[in-house]
Amino acid sequence: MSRFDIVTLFPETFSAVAEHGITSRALKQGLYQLNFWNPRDFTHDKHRTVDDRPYGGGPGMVMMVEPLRDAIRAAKESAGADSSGECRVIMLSPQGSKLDQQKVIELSNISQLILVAGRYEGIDERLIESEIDEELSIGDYVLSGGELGAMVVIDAVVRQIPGALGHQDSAEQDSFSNGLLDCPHYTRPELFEGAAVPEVLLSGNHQLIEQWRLMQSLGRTAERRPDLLQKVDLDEKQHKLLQKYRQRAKNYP
Ligand code: 4FV
Repeated sequence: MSRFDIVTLFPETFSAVAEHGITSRALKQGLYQLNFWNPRDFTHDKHRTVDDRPYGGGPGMVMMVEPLRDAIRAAKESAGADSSGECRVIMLSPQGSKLDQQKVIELSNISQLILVAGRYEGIDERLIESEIDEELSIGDYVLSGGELGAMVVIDAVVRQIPGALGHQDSAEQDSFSNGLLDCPHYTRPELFEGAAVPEVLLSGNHQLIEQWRLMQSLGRTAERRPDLLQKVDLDEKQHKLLQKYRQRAKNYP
């Protein structure tokens, strides 16, 4: 992954990823590029019109084909010669397939991602048919724009870029990297209002600590997201750890 090209009416909203945290540091380190293409810059009327009333009537407005098409094409042209790898045009919308870690890892291997963030009621279907390679949803709810979804994609994909996270191993330790929920985390103080840190984490025995963390991930996934556990083939050791977790849960409800 080398560059994101964002087609949006509100480029300023991306300061959330461009100016803060890991995504900002990685951008400043040149680990990826972030470019913006505003459909308003691809209009020809004095009102810079990018939307119009829906055919067939109904509430709200629909984004027009031409300004979006020309913005997408300008993004493709700008990558021009240096885009050795694949370019994929993705529209964020509730009609898309649900974004998950597997999709994030797939997208992190594509050199140019053009993310189209709609506004209003949606985008003219002819633009989707002619220019959009894939629709992605960040969840079954309706937002006021695709920008937040695009920022979710940027944040999740940038974490996969080697060097983006302080030390490499944490991306692998991210939730879902092994298809399971994350284990609990603790830091100082050792005792907080009578609540202690689990003994094993103070033991210094890294093999025991890793085993405890895996047991917690397995147990919490079984409790909270059995749908995820179905997708994971547990080996003998993991099966035993899950049984141990369930036994403990039974003993200390
Ligand atoms: C959305 C989602 C989403 C729909 C109409 C923008 C809005 C408006 N995008 N996952 N859920 N988009 O609700 O990605 O134009």
